[in-house]
Amino acid sequence: AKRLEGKTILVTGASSGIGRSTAKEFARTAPKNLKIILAARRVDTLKEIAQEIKEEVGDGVKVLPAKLDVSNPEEVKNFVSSLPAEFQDIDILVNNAGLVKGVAQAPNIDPQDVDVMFSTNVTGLINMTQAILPIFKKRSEGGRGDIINIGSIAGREPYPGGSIYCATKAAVRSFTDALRKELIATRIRIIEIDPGQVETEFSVVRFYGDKSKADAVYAGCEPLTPDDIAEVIVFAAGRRENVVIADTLIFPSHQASPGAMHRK
Ligand code: NDP
Ligand code: 8X3
Repeated sequence: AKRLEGKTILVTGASSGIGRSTAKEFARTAPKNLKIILAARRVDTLKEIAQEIKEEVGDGVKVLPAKLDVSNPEEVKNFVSSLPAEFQDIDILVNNAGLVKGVAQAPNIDPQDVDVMFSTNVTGLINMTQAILPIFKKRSEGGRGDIINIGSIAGREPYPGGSIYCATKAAVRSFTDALRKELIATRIRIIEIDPGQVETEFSVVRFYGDKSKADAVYAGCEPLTPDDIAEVIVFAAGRRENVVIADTLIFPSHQASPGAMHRK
């Protein structure tokens, strides 16, 4: 907890699921002198979460709700300079914003779904990284700071009906691995967290808002909770500076691959 004190943390996709839990877990773990920027498109939800954090941990943590669509390159480019000065010196970027759309298989995949998945999960993550890295690189020893990318089991083991989403997460994995190598001479830590099944709004978004289809995904399963993943993210960020939790894969007990699910 002491190692995280005084840090400024930016979480993308903080309005729901893993991002929301991650912001809260950072606040709980280091409730003094922490600054957290909550970024997503639904700014009203971010304001509610900021209030919840304040009620839970008090005023030691400064929380800034900030509207951001990571798939919009202009917004990403101007994001840091649009922040109040006291929030601009970011130490930890959690590249969490991401989504899946549909279960269609080629040749029936909606090109708009292809675009939104790639522009959010891949181009958005790359643009965010490029927007924040110059801040890290100004620090001593070639640079300091953490980039925590949320990949997925889907990026390691593609499955039918998920070809585009899986391809986006494989791209995240490649980008992340190359970046770690590019920054080898610095103190910048490049961390990838790959969850298995987590119950969030993920499946509701996948099925275009159809809650009953989303619920069916988790029927008879015991998925991870977003808090489970948040704990791993905060653990990774809280290690001694010379320790890089480069890569993790996290399943619930009854899962061993996207398709290997034991259902009760
Ligand atoms: P949720 O749908 O609950 O949360 C997704 C978050 O991403 C929301 O806060 C949403 O906010 C935000 N988001 C989506 N598009 C954009 C955008 N263009 N700009 C900014 N923010 C955006 O899902 P999860 O919490 O499950 O997903 C978080 C990450 O975890 C994703 O990268 C996902 O791929 C990954 N993941 C999820 C797994 C799961 O089983 N749930 C497993 C493995 C990985 P808003 O709509 O307000 O913009
Ligand atoms: C989400 C995991 O396997 O449902 O990234 O696509 S999966």
